[in-house]
Amino acid sequence: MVSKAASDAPSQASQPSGAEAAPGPGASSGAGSGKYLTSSVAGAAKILVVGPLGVGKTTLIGTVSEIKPLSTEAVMTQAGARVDTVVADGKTTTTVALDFGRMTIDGELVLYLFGTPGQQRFLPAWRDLAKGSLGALALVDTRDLEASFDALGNLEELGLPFAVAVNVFPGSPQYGADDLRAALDLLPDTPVVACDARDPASSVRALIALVSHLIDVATETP
Ligand SMILES: Nc1nc2c(ncn2[C@@H]2O[C@H](COP(=O)(O)OP(=O)(O)OP(=O)(O)O)[C@@H](O)[C@H]2O)c(=O)[nH]1
Ligand SMILES: [Mg+2]
Repeated sequence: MVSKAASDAPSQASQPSGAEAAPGPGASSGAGSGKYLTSSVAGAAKILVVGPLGVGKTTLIGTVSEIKPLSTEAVMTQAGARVDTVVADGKTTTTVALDFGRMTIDGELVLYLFGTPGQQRFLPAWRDLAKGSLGALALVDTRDLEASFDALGNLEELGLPFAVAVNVFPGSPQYGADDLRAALDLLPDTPVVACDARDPASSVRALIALVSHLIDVATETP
């Protein structure tokens, strides 16, 4: 399921310029927390982080990344109001291309995290971003479940296995697992976890749930 670190994933030399060592969740994930991969790394996986506008994709990647994350934030202006979803909670910027970060699990498996833009008009960009990815973490906000339908539908269209992480905001309604699965029309084996995208331990747990699922999918007998 995972490829050798040097093969299909960006090498250190090809990481975004300006990427520097940053205090990441290395301790919590058991990973090296520096700029370079440790020699114990045996494999790599490209992972998408998807979800609707403002669900916390950029936040989660920034929270877990061992390197300074690449982000492509642009100010949302009136010019986009006719085509873009406007958010009322004071959010002033949005991702316009991608987010990129790196996280190592147990010193052995490096995840290259690619965050997709949340605005609807960027959905076509997914096809390019999804190339070579093994799976996706789909962030969901229970205050607006419908907003997640496009992202989840896109993953199904692409045939990409995924786990759902409910990013809990203040005042988010809490649904039982069965209700949430039914509302999002999930397959029975799709993992659903709760997380706080600002918290390293909880964000790492969500990514580990995804990786476990990807291993199950890869090893299940036809
Ligand atoms: N309360 C709370 N706020 C959060 C959480 N995650 C993110 N936020 C805040 O929500 C806002 C949106 O987060 P982003 O990470 O920019 O969302 P995004 O999904 O990347 O948004 P787009 O790129 O515009 O689609 C930011 O102001 C975050 O600080 C969370 O778990 N809890
Ligand atoms: Mg973003």
